[in-house]
Amino acid sequence: MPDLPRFPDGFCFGVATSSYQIEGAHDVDGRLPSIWDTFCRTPGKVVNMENGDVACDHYHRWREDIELMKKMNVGAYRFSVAWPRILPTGFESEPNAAGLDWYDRLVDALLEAGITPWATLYHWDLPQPLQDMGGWPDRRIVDHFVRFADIVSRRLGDRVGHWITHNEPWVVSMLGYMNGEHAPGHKDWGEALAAAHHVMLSHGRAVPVIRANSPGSQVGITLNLCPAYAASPSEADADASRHFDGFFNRWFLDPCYGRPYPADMVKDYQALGRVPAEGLPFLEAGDIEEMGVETDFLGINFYSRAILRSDKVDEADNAPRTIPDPTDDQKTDMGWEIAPDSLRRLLVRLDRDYPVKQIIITENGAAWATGPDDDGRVRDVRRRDYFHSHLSSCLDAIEEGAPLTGYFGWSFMDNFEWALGYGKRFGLIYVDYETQQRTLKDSALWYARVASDGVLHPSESV
Ligand code: IFM
Repeated sequence: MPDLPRFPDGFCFGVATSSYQIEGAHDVDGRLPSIWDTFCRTPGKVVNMENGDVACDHYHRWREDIELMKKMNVGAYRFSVAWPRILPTGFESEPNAAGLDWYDRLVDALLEAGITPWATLYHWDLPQPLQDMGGWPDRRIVDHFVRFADIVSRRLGDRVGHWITHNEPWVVSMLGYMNGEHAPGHKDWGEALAAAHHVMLSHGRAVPVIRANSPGSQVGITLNLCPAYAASPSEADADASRHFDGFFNRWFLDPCYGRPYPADMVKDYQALGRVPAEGLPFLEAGDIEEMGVETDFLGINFYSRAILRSDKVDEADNAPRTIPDPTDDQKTDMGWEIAPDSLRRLLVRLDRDYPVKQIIITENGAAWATGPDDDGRVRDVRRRDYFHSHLSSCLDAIEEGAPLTGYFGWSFMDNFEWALGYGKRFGLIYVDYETQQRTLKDSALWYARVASDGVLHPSESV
């Protein structure tokens, strides 16, 4: 049998989650509502009006969950810190001790289990009162975020050595404030672009604070990126692809690396009346330099690609989309096309176009609803194949020189998929929401093999 492909020594294999998607315990230990609690209670926003009140009850079952991580041989766990547990109203002068204590215990237990904690500070659960103040479109939010980052990194910074300021600024701003699919559900381009700016600025200002509180730690940000391709060689399709790339990727990547907002996009947005002709109203002197703060890694979340045709560009319709529509076996339950080679190309492009020191895939995974068979086993063959093909693309990208040093599967377990509720199952672990029983799916058993020896075992080898 030929030698199997192997990841470089020290490559980090992990799994990822976020607070609102798994914790539950929405009113426990002083936690108050976030924008997602409000959104879920607003009719018509979330499938079946589901919510994160209980979710996977991880707030109470975290010990059991860490045992499962051990079974999966993962070296790292990426979680997020719920802002409304730490500063329930956003404005209090003293943080909520019970909230901080909970993350303290989680971190200690992870370290004891030999699992490196990776903390994300913002994964979308903004305390509702801060939204009432104006939310991300209001520049004052920057100071609030930096204060939250300061409190958390002061408390955990002696043990957490990997920090991610924000998860997916595109989603926060565009789905939250432009097309209204996510909390707080606004539909206003001006707000969305201001929100994006303040997310990035708060990242820039938080990084030095985290470094000061957590000396020697690695600090970065996670962007969700979606490679864009033109549906045909026509000039119009090429232009649609350029525009999508600017809207989704470059608008966030460029400021991350100290570059001004892409000039072609500013022009497009002016032509479309999304920003005034005089310029970007939210941009102040010095912002670009602050947003371009040096980081240790770029986190990327990768799920799919987009193929653009000039007559089918509609950003409000939640890109990505492919044209023609992929057939069922080419896509996941999210309707997202499975496109592993686009991941390789993206990694190589990032290395070529930006001064990235290190790239970490902070999320990659697929939703399929496969449940347990009569014997209790979850034979999620497609998810196993998905992970195999994407990890294989990672190896190819490394071979081509991309500085990729880690990979986190999304998600550790089935959880609350935002506006789509519990029907979309991304987990490596199956969660029975009635009983809260967890079952390692076949994909988890396979991933455990890969994580244990760094070898890309054939996907059918469980
Ligand atoms: O579940 C989400 C996660 O919260 C952020 N990245 C994409 C995932 C799948 O939609």
